Amino acid sequence: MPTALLTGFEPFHTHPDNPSANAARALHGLQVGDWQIESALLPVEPHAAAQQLTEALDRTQPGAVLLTGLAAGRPQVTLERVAVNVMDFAIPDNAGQTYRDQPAGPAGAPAAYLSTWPLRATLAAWRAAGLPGHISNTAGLYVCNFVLYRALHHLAQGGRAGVPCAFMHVPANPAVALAWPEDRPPLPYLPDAEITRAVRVALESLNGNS
Ligand code: PCA
Repeated sequence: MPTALLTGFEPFHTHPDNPSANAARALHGLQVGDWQIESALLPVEPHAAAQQLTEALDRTQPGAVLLTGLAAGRPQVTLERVAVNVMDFAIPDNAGQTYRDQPAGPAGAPAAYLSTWPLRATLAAWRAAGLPGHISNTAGLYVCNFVLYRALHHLAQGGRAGVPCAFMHVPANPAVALAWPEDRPPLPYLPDAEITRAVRVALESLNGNS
């Protein structure tokens, strides 16, 4: 059975929890659709994240890659269409670094990569499962965009551009929404079980034999 690499992120910024990590942990080692799931938890620090990600890509030789992260404030699960070759952080990473106007890739790397995942098939599968979701045209300029860029770059450089690779942003969970300052507009949230179900349906929507 082919392996799908599933990643989530550690908590970051003022958030006490990260639902992407909870979903990745919940699905680790399981068989989901055509896939054997291998999960990895990434640090919210670009260079350490890139190192762990490329190590996991080389170790697991996945037939599919689903990267996930928290987008606090988004009301639905989203699939990112594009990763751009820019880091421009509005908040520091977990190492305290704020990268401004820096490239995400090495010298000469492309300006952007498009996601290689069948995005519409996953949207349709979510809809059929009673899960509203949509395509996002920006993953931001923080660590999630960086990680999608690096994953697509590493796969392309290694002759694996045909491996479906997506970034899925998930809404806040109750722990993140409860910790949000009361003087800010409240965060929309989904229970962790529903976020995990959306990740599971996304993996199920991808045919492992094609
Ligand atoms: N979300 C951040 C980085 C880690 C995470 O879960 C982002 O959207 O860039």
